[in-house]
Amino acid sequence: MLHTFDFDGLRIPANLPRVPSPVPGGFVVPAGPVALLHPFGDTEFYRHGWNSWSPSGWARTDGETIGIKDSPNRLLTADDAANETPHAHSGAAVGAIAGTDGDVLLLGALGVGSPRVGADRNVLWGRAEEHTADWFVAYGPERQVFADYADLVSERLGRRTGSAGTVWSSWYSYFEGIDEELVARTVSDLAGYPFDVFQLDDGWEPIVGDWVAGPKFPSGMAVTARTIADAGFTPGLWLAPLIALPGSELARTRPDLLVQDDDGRPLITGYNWGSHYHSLDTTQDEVKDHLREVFETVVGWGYRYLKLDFMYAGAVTGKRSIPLHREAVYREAVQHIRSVVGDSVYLLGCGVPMIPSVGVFDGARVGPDVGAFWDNAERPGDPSGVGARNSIVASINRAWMKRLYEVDPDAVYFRSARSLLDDGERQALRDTAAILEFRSTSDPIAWLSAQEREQLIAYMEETSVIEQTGRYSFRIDGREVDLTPIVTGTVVTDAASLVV
Ligand code: 9PG
Repeated sequence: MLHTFDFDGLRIPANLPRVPSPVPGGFVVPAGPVALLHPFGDTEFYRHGWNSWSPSGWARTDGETIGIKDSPNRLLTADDAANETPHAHSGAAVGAIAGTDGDVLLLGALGVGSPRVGADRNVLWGRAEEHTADWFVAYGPERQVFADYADLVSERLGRRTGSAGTVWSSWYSYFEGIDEELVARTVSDLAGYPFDVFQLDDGWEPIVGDWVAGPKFPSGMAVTARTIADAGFTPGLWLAPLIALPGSELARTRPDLLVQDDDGRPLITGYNWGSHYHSLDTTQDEVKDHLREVFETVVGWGYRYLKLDFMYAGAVTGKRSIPLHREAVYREAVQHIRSVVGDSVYLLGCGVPMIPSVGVFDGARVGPDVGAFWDNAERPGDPSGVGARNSIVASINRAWMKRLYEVDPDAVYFRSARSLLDDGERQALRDTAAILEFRSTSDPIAWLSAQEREQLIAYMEETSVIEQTGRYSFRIDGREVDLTPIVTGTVVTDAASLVV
């Protein structure tokens, strides 16, 4: 049906499935394809990536699109490969068009079904693989319409209230090179430092897919959890419970539990660890039983903070035992995990589809992996690539998501050793994490100078008052912080900080 929105005199003709209803800040449009005829011509479009690692940000409608280009394997892992439009501007679930005087026209889905929003110089459109979610349409000040959208999403999908506190994670220092003894030493060096959580990352399991203690943890994972708890920290653990590498026992012995391709073979659903991997078909009762056992075990070991990674793989297109929409399947799988671990375990989502994770995860990563270098010269033009700059750009463009769950911009650094980041770059990372209100690091105390240790303590002990003064500018405890030059790419990095 044809309808004309009237936003205080700004008339927006639209093609809608049914009559919209007014709500605070805008209108709710019933599920179905939507097209809004905007009067702004070529302007900026806010593109939102599908999962934690997917590129998000503002791009001109007459300029390059934002997304992962020329890398199908990476696209499959780090965005919604099924819906990517490299030559047209589009993103997942929500999008916005810049109007006049800082006002924007926003269109956002209020649920799952792989909703997609795109734009060109004339139209802001929305469609979905499965039209089950209503839309929110609003025109007004940028921060206001994003806040109103987030609040409506939370009204429908929930808002968890768990708080991570300060986190030490093993990834951005040791990577997979962790073992029982190294962890014990690192924990003992950290004793007395202001961290709430000590989180073991990837490297403890024998292989991704088999969630038992690997050979580097001969005493078992419960002993390490005890070591961590005895030092005064909440034990945290990384798992990728919805995927399995081809060499895992799960994939070798029970390929029938995996999401299938059209030929009835396990579907390839992403790439990492030098391999492709597969997804668990969480619609099967045996898979639910398997997940129950994994999570009862992990909680039984004593872990109370779980970083669940590569979760998007539970929401990819593929053949499952029940033909439910993939994002609904994903949400049910996480709800199942939540029901097993209980309410008091903190769940941090990583590589999660963003909107389907609202109300089930306590926190979510909102950008690609950080790195101890500014930019990745090997992958120019891939905004999902590892590096400090990509991480800041994606995270700051998702600051509005704080209203949905805690938003994790990834670790910050204090160390000057084993890093190519200069003082200013480290500060930009720390400012970003202060703005997003999620503070974590991977720096072992032994890698820090006396002064850097002081800096770490001061940073982890403070809670800042954050004011937003512009799209990318903030006041942190009264100090002006302008990330605009970093986000818009007008900062020239010095050649020494590029990884070659
Ligand atoms: C452990 C790591 C860390 C890290 C996670 C995740 O798009 N990708 O191909 C891609 C691969 C790996 C990756 C992120 C993205 O890293 O983000 O914090 O836990 O796994 O293996």
